[in-house]
Amino acid sequence: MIAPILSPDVAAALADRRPVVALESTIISHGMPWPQNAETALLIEAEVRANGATPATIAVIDGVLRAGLDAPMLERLGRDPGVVKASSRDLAAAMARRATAGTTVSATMLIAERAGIPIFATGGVGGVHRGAETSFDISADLVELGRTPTAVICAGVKSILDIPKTLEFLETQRVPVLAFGTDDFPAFYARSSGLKVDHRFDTPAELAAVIAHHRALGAGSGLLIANPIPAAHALDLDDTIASAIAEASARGIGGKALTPFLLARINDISGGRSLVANIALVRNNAALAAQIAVALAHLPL
Ligand code: PSU
Ligand code: MN
Repeated sequence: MIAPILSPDVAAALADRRPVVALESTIISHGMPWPQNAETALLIEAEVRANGATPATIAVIDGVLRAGLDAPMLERLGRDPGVVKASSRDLAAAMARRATAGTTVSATMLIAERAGIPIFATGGVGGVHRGAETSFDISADLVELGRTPTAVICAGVKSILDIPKTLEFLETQRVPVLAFGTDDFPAFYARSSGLKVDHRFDTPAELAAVIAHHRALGAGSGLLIANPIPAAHALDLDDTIASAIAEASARGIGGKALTPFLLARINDISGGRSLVANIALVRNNAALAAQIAVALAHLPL
């Protein structure tokens, strides 16, 4: 099986069994505008370090799978319009073409697993889109969560998605959904989606114990850990999201272009307020992921 190229600090941390947190790169290439995307990538890495772990941002650079990127690579992901979006099914084609790609949650999970990194922090995962009963638009992130054992720390899913259907799909895929410090499944900009989770945990150490048990079971599926946006940054963007969705459908935007289109429109319509919230919640997730990784480093895997 192919292994990604590790940066020297990620390689050293893994060799010493020190905590490492994987980070995705579609959020850089297709989730935020330049230059905030590259600035945020560095801020998130700093947040992981400040909480005692080594960050491993994952991407495909000139056809090479990488875990741990240098500053020029991060800048290229954020700035170069030729960078493509790769979910797990796109990786082989990107490698063959020597393409440079931001990796989605699904692709990042797969590469993190090949690198031996069990924990990954992001903002929001993909899910079941609204109208999926006719469009069939369900993110590969959910299927990858059903078959790759990485624990993904996120702020829930955005209401660009059908959140009840997304949670049903995760149940079908045998993915444990855990919430940190809340009984509710969060909805990205909002601290609650109005839906409950089955499993609430209040400390990183307990979450690490669940991850260790889940992996020991060999169930094969990943875990989704939902961490609500800090209260000071929470926003109600339901109307903004609804107009972005209406615009996408009027313009016939679908497939892999849909999520990036919606994220960019939400940012424009909200006058950049969504971006401030997005950055805050990703930092919060990176910090929690690092704390869990530190606790996990003390447990047998
Ligand atoms: N949701 C966000 N920000 C993002 C994404 C989703 O709030 O940047 C990105 C992630 O990389 C996620 C991907 O894995 O979009 C899902 O794309 P799709 O819906 O096409 O599967
Ligand atoms: Mn899709």
